[in-house]
Amino acid sequence: MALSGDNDFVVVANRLPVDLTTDADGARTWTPSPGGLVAALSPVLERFSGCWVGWPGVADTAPEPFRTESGVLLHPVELTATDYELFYEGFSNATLWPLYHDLIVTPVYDREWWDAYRDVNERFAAAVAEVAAEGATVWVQDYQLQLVPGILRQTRPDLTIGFFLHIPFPSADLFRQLPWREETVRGLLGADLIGFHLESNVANFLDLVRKVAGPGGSHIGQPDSLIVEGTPATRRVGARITAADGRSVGVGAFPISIDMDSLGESDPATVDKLRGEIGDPETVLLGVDRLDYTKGILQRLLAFEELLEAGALDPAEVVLVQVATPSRERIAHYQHARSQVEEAVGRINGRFAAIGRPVVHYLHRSLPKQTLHHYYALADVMLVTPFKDGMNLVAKEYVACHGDGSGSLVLSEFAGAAAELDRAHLCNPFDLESLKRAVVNAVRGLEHDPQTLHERMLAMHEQVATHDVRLWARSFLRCLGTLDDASVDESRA
Ligand code: ADQ
Repeated sequence: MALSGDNDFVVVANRLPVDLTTDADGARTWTPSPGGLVAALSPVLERFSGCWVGWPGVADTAPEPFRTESGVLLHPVELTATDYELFYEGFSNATLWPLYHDLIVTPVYDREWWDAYRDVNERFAAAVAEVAAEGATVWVQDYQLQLVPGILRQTRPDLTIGFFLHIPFPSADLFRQLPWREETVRGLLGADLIGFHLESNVANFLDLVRKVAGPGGSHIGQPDSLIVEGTPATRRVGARITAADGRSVGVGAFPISIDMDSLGESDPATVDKLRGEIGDPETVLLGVDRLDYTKGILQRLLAFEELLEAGALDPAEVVLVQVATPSRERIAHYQHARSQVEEAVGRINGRFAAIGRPVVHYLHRSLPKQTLHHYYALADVMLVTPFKDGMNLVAKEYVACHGDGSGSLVLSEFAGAAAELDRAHLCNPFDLESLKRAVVNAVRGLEHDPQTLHERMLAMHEQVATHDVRLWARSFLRCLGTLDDASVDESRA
C-alpha cells in the first residue's frame, strides 16, 4: 500500500489525533487518540482510503507517516518551537481567537505572527497536495488553517475542498479590524463549501464578503439555495457565492455535535461513591471547561459566591465542582484567567467552607472521558456559561448523559448550543443577576417543579440523540458532493 498520493479523502487539522508517550527507558511511542472529530470522520476516512494531515502536538519532532489499525494514514506536519510560538500561540490564539470571540480580550495584530501563519498554512497545504489523489476531497478544519483552501485551489485545482470553522465567525465590523482581512477571506473562498455552526455565523460571513470582496468580487446567490440535512426545510441556512474566478462556493450552517456511541453507561455505584467523596451534598453544581477566558468560569464563581452570601444557596447543602483543563498556558490572558479563577475558588472556600468540606471542588486537569461522564451523571445542575462559544460540546455531553430526564442545564445565550438547547435555563453571563437567576431557577426547579425540568431535559436529549456528530459530518460531506446516497446510507450503519 503506497503511503502517499493515493488518498481520495484527506482531513487536515492543526492537530493530528495522536498522543506521544515516553516510557521509562525514554522510548517514544505515537498512538492514535480518538476524539469526537475522529469518530465522526472515521467511517468516511475508512471508506475512502483516507488520510489525516496535522501537527502531532510536540514541537521539533514528528513521527514518520503511519497507518492506524483501521487503515487511516496519519501524516504529520512538523512545527518548530518558533512556529508554535508565532503561528499557534501568536496569530491563531492571540489574534484570531479573541477577534472571533467578539474581543473578550484585545487581539494583537503582529506582522511577524501573520508571516508565520501564512508560512505554516503553506506547509500544511503542501503536505495535503502531496498525499491527495487526483480529484480527491479535502476537508480543512478550523481557524488555524484558513489560508489552506486558497493555496490548494492554486496548486491543486483538481481537488474538491471543504472548510469548517469550529469557533464563531464575528460580525463584519469586527472582522474588518484584521489587517490581513482580504487575504483571509480569499483563503476561505478557495473552498467549494464553507461550514459554520450557526446561521448567524453564515450571515456574518456573507455580510463580510459583500463588504470586502470589492467591485468584480463575489456575487451572493439566494439564501435558501443550500439544503442541509437535519435542518427543517423552512429554515434558510446557507447560500451560494459566485467567487471572483466564477466558481460557486457554498456557505452553510452545520451545527456540530457529539459522538453518542462513545458515551457508554455510567455506573450508579461509581456516581454514588463520587457524591460521597464530596460530602454527600443535596445539590451538586458542575462546570467543565478548558481554562479559557471565553468560558466565563470566573463569572460563574462570582454568581455562586453572591448566592451563598445572600443565603439563596446554603453552603451546607450545595457543592460546586469545577473541572478546568489546562489550556494555552504560556499566553498572558490565559495565565491571568487562571489566577483570577484560583483566587476566587480560594476566597469562596475561605468564606463558606467547613473543615474537610470545601464548597468549591476545583480540579485543574484533564480527566478520562469515562470519569467525566460520571461527573455529568452526578451533577444536578450543569453550568455552561461562556461569553462566546462556537457550539460548546460540554452542554451536549451533559444532556446526552441525562437520557432519564434528570438534571438541569444552565446555558449561556452566547453558546452556539443555545440555538438547539433552548429548553435550558438560558442566561446572559455578562449580567451577574441573569446568571444568578438561572442558577436559582435550576436549583429550585429540581425541588419545586421536577416534572417540568424532566420534560425539558428529555426534549433536549431527543435533540442531541437525533443530531449527533455523524449527522454533522454526513450533512457537510453531502453538501460538498463527496457522499452520494449509497455512501450516506453506509456511513449511517
Ligand atoms: P472547545 O473550546 O475546546 O472546542 P467544547 O466544545 O466545550 O470547547 O469542547 C471541549 C471538549 O473537551 C469536550 O468534549 C469536553 O468533554 C472536553 N473536556 C473539557 N474539559 C475537560 C477535562 N477537564 N477533562 C477531559 N475532557 C475535557 C471548540 C470550540 C467549541 C466547539 C468545539 C467543536 O471552541 O465552541 O463546540 O470546538 O467544534
